[in-house]
Amino acid sequence: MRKSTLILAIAPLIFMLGACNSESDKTRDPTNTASNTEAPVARNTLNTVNNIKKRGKLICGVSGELPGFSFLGTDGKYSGIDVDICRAIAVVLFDNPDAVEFRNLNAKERFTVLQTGEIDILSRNTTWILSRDASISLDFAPVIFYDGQGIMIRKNSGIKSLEDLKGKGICVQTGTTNEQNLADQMRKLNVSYKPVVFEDVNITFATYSEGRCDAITADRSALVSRRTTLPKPEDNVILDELLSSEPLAPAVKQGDSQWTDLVTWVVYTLIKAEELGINSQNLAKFSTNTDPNIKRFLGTEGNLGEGLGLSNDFAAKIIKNVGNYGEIYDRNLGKNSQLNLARNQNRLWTQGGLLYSPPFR
Ligand SMILES: N[C@@H](CCC(=O)N[C@@H](CS)C(=O)NCC(=O)O)C(=O)O
Repeated sequence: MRKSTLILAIAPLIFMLGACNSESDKTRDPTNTASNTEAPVARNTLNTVNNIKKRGKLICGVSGELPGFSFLGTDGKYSGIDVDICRAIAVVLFDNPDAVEFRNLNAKERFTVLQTGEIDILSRNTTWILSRDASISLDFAPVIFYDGQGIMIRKNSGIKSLEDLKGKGICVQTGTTNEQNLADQMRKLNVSYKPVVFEDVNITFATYSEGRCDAITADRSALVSRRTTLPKPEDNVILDELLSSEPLAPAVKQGDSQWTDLVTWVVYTLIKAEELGINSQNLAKFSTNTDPNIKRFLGTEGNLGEGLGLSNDFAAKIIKNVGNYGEIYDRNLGKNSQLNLARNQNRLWTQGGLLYSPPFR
């Protein structure tokens, strides 16, 4: 169909969608400002939410080897920001942050396991890049940690820049963006090097630790995290140089908009709660707050949960059980954690960072 014919054909439809229906406006719930409250839209053929509910628990793919993000402690308990994202989802589905089974996945296998439906969500320090989003059929939720790729070297090596790594061995884990970024950067600089590549994170870091590579590259946060597990952390330095942007985000299988929406708005809930100043300690005080934005957000007014298939107080449940983004950050990565990473670009937009949630209305 030619463009002009197409415009004529759809014009009445555009008018219908855009027109203001004064009759239905009168009967509308004033707190519900979604423009279309009529017939529910047909969603998709995958039925992830129903399957999870029938099973009685969420299956969440993590690394399990990265303190601060996902780590299986000696007490048999998982902790980390990636873990808390899954716990927050379990809270809205089951009223129970522990209704999650965690599966440890290495970098290479993580996407296949998601595509085959063995896990419901991949919450595992995964960088959102175009090809993963478009070519291997994933959908990404909002970024939960803005990162960049770094290089770690031994303090006494004399290495100060990527150029100093000419002819040297660099350890890197396969199946990661890091492997490709390293190759790109070195090609750009015309510096030859020896990639020393492994599938297993422990072998990658052990090889570096035993001195069989001159440097190791990974997301900067991962280097800080894994440096804590080296025999002498203080003997290792992370160079200031960054090789890439690594926005880390949870991913789901493409094609289930109900599930993608749910995961997306759980992440936004954490960010919005911090922006509104609501945390697990002061939540109770907000139950009588009269600000319409807060009432809608906490579900004491309106029906925001319904569109997601959740109870209207889903945000309150998340904050009560898991906390807001700032609390999650502080206990896993920030000032109350072993890593003590500054918030930097992971601050709220109101504080000069990149974290921003669309409105809850
Ligand atoms: N963010 C990068 C790197 C992610 C990644 O897998 N990093 C490694 C290096 S520390 C890791 O987490 N390994 C842990 C594991 O295999 O369990 C990506 O998405 O490709």
